[in-house]
Amino acid sequence: MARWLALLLACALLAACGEAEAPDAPETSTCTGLADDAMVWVPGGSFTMGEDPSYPEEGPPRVVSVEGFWMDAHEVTNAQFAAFVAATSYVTMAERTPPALPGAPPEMAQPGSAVFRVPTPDNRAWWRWAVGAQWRDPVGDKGGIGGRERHPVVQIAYEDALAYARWAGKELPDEAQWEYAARAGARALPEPLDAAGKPQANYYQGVFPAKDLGTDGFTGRAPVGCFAANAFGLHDMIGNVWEWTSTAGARADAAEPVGVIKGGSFLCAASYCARYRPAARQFQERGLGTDHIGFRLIDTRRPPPSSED
Ligand SMILES: [Ca+2]
Repeated sequence: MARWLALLLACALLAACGEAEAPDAPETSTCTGLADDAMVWVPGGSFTMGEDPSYPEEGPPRVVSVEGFWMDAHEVTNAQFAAFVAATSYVTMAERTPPALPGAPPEMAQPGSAVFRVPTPDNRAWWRWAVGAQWRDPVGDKGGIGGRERHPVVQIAYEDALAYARWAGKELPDEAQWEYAARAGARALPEPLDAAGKPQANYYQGVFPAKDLGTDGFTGRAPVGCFAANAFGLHDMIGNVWEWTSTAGARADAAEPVGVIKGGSFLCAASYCARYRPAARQFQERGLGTDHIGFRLIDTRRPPPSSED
């Protein structure tokens, strides 16, 4: 029952049961994203993990070595997850009927998940429980995912990601592997901007959470691969959606195990939560997906490129 208790706490602590008011800036990008399932080779090496910490949960900087591995070039998409579900009939956690929980709001007796909302004067919550929210309908508005096949799949709990990984014959990266891959040998920028000040990732420009200016072309999730890859050939390690890692975290207010998520999302803003950096990390209840958490996988068993020839 830990999951449902956590969900209730999440909803109660965040007073998250009102109507959504999504940011409404126009999206200007026409990028349609990537449809492949490519993986890229991440050569092993050493790096300074936790470099340039900005929050208490980050750092201290320490040198860490990782072996080489293959990594998905982009976040797992709705189309990819749909193929998994079609092949296995897997039912995600957000789709499962919750057990009765005394004192819970009635809507929390129905399958659903957490969805971001813009706070209002009479409801300052940033999250709400959306009945019916799941990967096929990320915000629970029956809008579905039609036309968004190349968007990253969201509303994925940790065990959902593990189930997909088992089916795909891959695994989730641990935090060190993920952070090493995100840095790609470069010193991280404090904000993903190029020299001209143009955003190089899908994050939040403007005053969070009141107004997303969408300077990067998107005010929500973006199709995968719309921003330039890093030096390893990996897209969207920073921004778009947070990504699950296999690393366990610790959070005092969590009623169930939490895992480390990395990379920040379209909701990370310089004006509030600058977690669009490789060192940034958050601790997420493993039983709770949201509309800004997805994942990508690695393959540590596939031989490196030189031995495949
Ligand atoms: Ca954006």
